[in-house]
Amino acid sequence: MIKDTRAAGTSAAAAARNTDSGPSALGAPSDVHTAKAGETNDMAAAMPYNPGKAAEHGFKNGVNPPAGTTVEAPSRLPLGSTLSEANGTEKTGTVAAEGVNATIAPLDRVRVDSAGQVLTTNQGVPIADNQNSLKYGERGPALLEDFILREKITHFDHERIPERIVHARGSGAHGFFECYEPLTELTRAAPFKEAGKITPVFVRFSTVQGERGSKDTARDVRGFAVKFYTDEGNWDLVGNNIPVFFIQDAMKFPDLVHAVKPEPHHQMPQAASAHDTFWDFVSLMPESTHMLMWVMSDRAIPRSYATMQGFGVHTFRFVNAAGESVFVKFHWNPKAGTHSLVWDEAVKISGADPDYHRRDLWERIEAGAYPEYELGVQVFTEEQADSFSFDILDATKIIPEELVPVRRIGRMVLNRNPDNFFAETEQVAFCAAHVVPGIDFSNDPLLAGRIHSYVDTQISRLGGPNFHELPINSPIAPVHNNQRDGMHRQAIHRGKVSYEPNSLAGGCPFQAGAAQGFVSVPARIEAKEAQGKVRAKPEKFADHYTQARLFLESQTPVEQAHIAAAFRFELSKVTVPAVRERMISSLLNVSEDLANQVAAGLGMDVLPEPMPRALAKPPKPEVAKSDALSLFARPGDGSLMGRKVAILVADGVVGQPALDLQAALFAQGAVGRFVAPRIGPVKTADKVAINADASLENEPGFLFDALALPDGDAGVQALSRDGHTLEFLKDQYRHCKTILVMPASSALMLKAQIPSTLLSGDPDPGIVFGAGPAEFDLFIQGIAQHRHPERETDPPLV
Ligand code: HDE
Repeated sequence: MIKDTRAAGTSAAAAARNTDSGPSALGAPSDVHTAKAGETNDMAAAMPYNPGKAAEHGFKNGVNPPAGTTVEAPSRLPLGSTLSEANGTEKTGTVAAEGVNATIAPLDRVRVDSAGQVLTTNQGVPIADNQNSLKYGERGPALLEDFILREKITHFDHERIPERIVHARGSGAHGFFECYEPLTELTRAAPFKEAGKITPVFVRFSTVQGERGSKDTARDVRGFAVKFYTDEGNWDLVGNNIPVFFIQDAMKFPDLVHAVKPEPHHQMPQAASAHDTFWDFVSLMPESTHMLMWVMSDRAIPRSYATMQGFGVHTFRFVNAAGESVFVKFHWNPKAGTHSLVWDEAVKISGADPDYHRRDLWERIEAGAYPEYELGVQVFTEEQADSFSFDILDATKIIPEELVPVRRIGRMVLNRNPDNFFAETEQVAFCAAHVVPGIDFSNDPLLAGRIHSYVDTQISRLGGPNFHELPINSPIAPVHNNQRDGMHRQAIHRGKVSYEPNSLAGGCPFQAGAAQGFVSVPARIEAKEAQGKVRAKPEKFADHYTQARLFLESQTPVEQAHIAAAFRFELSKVTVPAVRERMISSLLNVSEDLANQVAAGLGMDVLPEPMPRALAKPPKPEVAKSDALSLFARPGDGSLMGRKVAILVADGVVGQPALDLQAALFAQGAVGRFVAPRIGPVKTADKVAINADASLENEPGFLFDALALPDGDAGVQALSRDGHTLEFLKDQYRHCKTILVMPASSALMLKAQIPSTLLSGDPDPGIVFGAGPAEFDLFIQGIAQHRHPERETDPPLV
């Protein structure tokens, strides 16, 4: 290691003596100090000037920056901080591995397993007694000296960190993304380089309005944020389950959030948009109308995170190795299909199980029913974009799939729950600015605001600037730069150099250059008219209703009815009649029929005039109906994975068919749970062993995807004496779920006044009578349909 540097000249050797603590063995020929000084000098001398300087100028250079200049260090000696680094201990380890940043190693390095370990303080001191504080005598005063108690309480006092200002309520999971085919023609982005390439991901789903402990089933947009740990850095696709947004410009985001959050004077309502300030704001912001259609649809009350789509919302760019770029929109499509709750169900679930979606995600993964989504892209050129009737920079517009088809490019599987909610799901920090070479932004003004916002908010939420080093946030790609210090810094950087250019660290870390590094697409703004600094929107942004109508008209009748009912419910909670009227006047621009239905539900006899439009004559849309916009367009793979089915039992039921049904459901990936008036063993008429693991009280009917009613007169009578059973049945029926009625239970149907046919007199396809294998099959097919909306009436019959 140590080189004889006498040849390097006496000045370097003399410089090595320029220290008070100076070397002990003056002038020894292989003296390490002299070697360090000599090698440092060699490195500086090898870079007599900054050769990259000239290339920093001019447009052409700007879009094709060269790699930085670097000189190989003669040894590791001049790069280190200290000559003492070879003196290792159990704490320091040994000398840093060359070119390695240990803060980004796999999470194993910070996972803690306490099996077989004693309890210690944070300083690693074993704790002898964790039951009592230190006192002077058994009955004496507690002592200030008790550092163990004080450490424990002090840490506890600070266990909470501020919650996210929006998207506070969330649940996360690890998984992977697998690429179907190389996309190198379109993008050089690392995840899309070859077929079968695997990129690790962490995903966080969230609601937007509510606080961290709020219910999962609020009517709300769901966040769908994916962190790809690519081998060229972290790419965060921070999307939602709805492809459009309320506003077009970041300037309005704080206003929107202030309007939808609980009202500031009394902090109500929690996790709900059904209140004055939200509807006051959106009815004054007609650009929100398209988003309102989505948010009032069942999209805003998904059945599961595994059964909703995700969207990047904004237009992004793909950029290939030659620097050519195209526009791209991102879509996540769930393998299990898109399925939602109905409103009455969502409201009830929020009381019985506020963790409904969190539990569902956790349990699916624990059960091996891994949520899976295909990533799709809509790719289009600048010329195509110019020809569209809408502006692709407007986040309140979609690009209909009929206009630009969705190409499927890979799949994401969520197959591992976090070990620790706080360390992973709470501390994860997504950022719309995190892109990798091959992905770039468009000029969407909403996106521009997001590029700024995320790191900024995280600096206060995560307590300082170094949260990128938290294990869940650190990339798997190398991290090397000259940023230093700040609160909670974890990396221990070697050496005295923290600037660039430098010669004293051989120029390292050096800039990657265009071949390896991120280069922004230099697209210039084509000025069709005189341009200057301006606060204004393009004209097409003023078309607020065409796509709202497109969405509404693309829904099936039952979905349209749910949208009308949701507007009715939300506006009925608004206390200011003028706000209700204003919203109806806006809806008149979408659909007279919708406006009439909502107004009738609000007891409004006289309709207001339609709201004046910002753009009197919008361009003719390319499509008037897009089937892909209906939830029914994606029924999924028909699998029952992740579904929960209640099999009602009580003392006196015939046990064998119930057990057979449970086995048939398990075989399909669904969970059949025995629900009885109380938990515990059930005395079946045929003496087969059944244990109820849920009760009518602790797992009410609306928590299940389907219901099986048992055979055995005595058991059915026992169930019918419990009012919970009738509610159970009514909710299942009202929410259009599949019900299997084994012979004796026809009596239960009568008692609950459940019609066995549809209003038309046709058989109800969601009610199956019988207890044999053929009926079990029909029951299973019915559950795969998710729901039987033919049964629905407004108001409900039962
Ligand atoms: Fe966000 N958003 N957002 N947002 N957003 C945040 O970042 C913001 C927008 C989205 O699971 C915050 O760390 C602005 C659209 C998700 O941790 C904050 C604007 C879309 C998440 C923020 C928007 C999103 C956030 C709050 C308008 C869909 C949760 C805490 C210009 C494409 C990520 C945080 C997670 C979180 C700002 C609009 C998605 C304050 C300024 C549009 C999924 O930075």
